[in-house]
Amino acid sequence: MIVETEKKLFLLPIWHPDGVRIPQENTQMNPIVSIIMGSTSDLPVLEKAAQFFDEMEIPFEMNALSAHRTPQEVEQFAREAKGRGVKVIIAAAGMAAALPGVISANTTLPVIGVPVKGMLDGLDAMLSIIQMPPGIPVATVGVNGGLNAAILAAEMLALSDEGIAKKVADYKENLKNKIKKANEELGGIQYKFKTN
Ligand code: AIR
Repeated sequence: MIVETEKKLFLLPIWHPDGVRIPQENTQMNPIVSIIMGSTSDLPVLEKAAQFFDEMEIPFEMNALSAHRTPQEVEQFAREAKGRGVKVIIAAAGMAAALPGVISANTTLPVIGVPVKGMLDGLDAMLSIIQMPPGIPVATVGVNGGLNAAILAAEMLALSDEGIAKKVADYKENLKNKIKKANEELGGIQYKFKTN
């Protein structure tokens, strides 16, 4: 399935229940982050993550897998991810979102869960992901928090990669500019009793 994003085309390999997997076109770089989504309907939430990894020049892969529709493939993916060189997994799903937990149950890699807003304002997915039983951790970000998941993944990678650490530090430093600009804009707004 080909999905057009702002920057480029992703060829999303879909893991069908019968085990057929459409291979990815770009196989030159080995991914160190794996983004998994329960359905391609979750893709808009992960696009900011993909753009962030592009900006940070961190190789990543994106696949669709469902804990309910393709349970065997999820288990196989989770068991093999570390051996393929993946260091962090971002798992996003909506509704009864079992995906991050099932992945965490089958790997020692850190798993970041992203609850996707679908039904019930995303509360269903958030509670499914955040309340993991002891021993099976998932680091849950906010509802639709694809970007924060990517930043957190980069911060984990930065612990052992100075190049990534520098880029993440620069990114965070640049966030200050947003507030600086906001204050400049607020400074231009006039009220009778506004003193600044
Ligand atoms: N989902 C898919 N398999 C298990 C779950 N929980 C989630 C997807 C998506 C929602 O169900 O992550 O957020 C709806 O999926 P779809 O494919 O019907 O759009």
